[in-house]
Amino acid sequence: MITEQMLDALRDTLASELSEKRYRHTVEVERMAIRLGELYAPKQISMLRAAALLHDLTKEYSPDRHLLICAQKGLPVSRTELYAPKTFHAKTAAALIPERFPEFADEALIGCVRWHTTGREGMTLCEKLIYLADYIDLSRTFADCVTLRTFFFEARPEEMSFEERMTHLHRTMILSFDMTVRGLLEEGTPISPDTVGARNELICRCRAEEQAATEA
Ligand code: DGI
Ligand code: FE
Ligand code: FE
Repeated sequence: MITEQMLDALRDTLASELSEKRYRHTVEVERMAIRLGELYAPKQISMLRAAALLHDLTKEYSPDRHLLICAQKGLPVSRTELYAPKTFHAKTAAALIPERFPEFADEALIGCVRWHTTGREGMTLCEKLIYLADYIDLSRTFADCVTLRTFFFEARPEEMSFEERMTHLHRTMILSFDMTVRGLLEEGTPISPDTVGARNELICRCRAEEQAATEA
């Protein structure tokens, strides 16, 4: 069980390890994970808070340090990944949790950290919530992030049925992938197959739901 004291101790450790900017982002992702958790997974809030705190643990490591961790842990690095260095940190943070923070080394939590940057096909609800919390936390002022935050909250998800709220989560995520992919196309950066897989799955699901609604 994750207690308030464990979360406080984790926050203290991270405050001493991360830059001020990254720490500020991290605690804002924790706050957003609570808001999203209240809407979608109230029983998972403490796990979501811990995942939020740990999600960018290795974000400030150099590319060489990420590659060293992958080599030490026997994690294969694909060619696409090699040229997508901004995605390294999700993999290395997930890989370091069991030894550095064994008290938080739960499979569901590690999945949230592992998939927070690219997403993947078959994301769990908690993985989706951490992915979104990281995109729309209040420390983000980048135009795409503000657009996504407004899109999500202006629709008043708190007033929706759970089914409508899930569809809204998926539509919000599709918009996020569209904006990320647009940015990657402009940069000429490789797009992770996991990003494509996550987007395709959610698009097909939303289309099928729309079709079922018109046929009903
Ligand atoms: O670590 P944060 O900055 O808080 O956020 P993040 O983990 O979502 O990382 C965002 C960066 O990762 C952003 O610059 C876009 C990049 N990214 C996300 N998906 C992909 C990607 N980069 C590549 N090359 N391919 C992807 O599929
Ligand atoms: Fe990140
Ligand atoms: Fe982040």
